[in-house]
Amino acid sequence: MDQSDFDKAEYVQRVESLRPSPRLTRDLVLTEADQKRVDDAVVAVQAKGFAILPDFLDADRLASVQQQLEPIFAMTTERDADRKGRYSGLQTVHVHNLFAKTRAIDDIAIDPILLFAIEGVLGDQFQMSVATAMCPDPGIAPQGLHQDDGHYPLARPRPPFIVNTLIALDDFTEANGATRLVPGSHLSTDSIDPDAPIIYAEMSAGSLLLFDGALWHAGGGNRTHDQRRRSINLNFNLSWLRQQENQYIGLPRSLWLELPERLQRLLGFQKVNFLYGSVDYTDPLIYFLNHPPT
Ligand SMILES: O=C(O)CCC(=O)C(=O)O
Repeated sequence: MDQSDFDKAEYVQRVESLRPSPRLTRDLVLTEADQKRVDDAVVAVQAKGFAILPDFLDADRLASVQQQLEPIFAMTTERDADRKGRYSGLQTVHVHNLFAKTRAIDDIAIDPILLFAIEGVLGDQFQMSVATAMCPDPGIAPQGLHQDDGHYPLARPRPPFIVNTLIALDDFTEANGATRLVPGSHLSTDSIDPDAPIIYAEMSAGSLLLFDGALWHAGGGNRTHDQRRRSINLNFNLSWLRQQENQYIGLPRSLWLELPERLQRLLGFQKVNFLYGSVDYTDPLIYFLNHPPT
């Protein structure tokens, strides 16, 4: 830009028109029954670290996602992690950067029940940190217990930074690798105890598991001979934290332009606290749409 093009009045006007970002739940409405489901789930996540919502996907939606995600699950693979550490034995390798690879979960990511539940735990400034497809196949060993918020090096106790979710596309059972959880451990300030008593998040296909990112948890081992345990893993964090996956780069511009606004904002084109994430005093999404690459 030539210096002479710079319009000071326009710039001041831009500063003055700064507004908080629209909430990700703006204009969404829940039925009374769904509101109760969400409220109960939020209370459970706060109290014991996790909640399970059965029938999050109805039978038709479940069948459609299962079918559309087959090419994605064909990409999952395995690695031998047999060395000292929390992970050992045959481990599943997840498929990351999901929104660059499929449109099958766009509507699920902005489902009102999901967004209100996340908002209930994290408050209204949250974003998608990473989206993954997971499928521990028969023969996969259990993961070691870990915390998803362990990458943020701040002292505990602390408010929730992350809510992680797994949407079950198969029944989750102890035998086929249901997620292992240590109830109440999200409130602990201790180091993870690998021998802590666990429970299995057994749930039917279509259910939604939500848990606080501080909860000690791990994928289960798959002891069956013939049962996959497919899930979509949508992990949300506070929008003033860095996202796990860099989706600004992971998704090509042409694809970003096709997404619904709520999803664009959820995936990161959203300001936080008026200015963070903005560009030149402008909402990042508006800036992005108005500045095609040269
Ligand atoms: O697959 C699961 O149940 C949980 C996976 C998990 O916690 C992880 O990969 O970090």
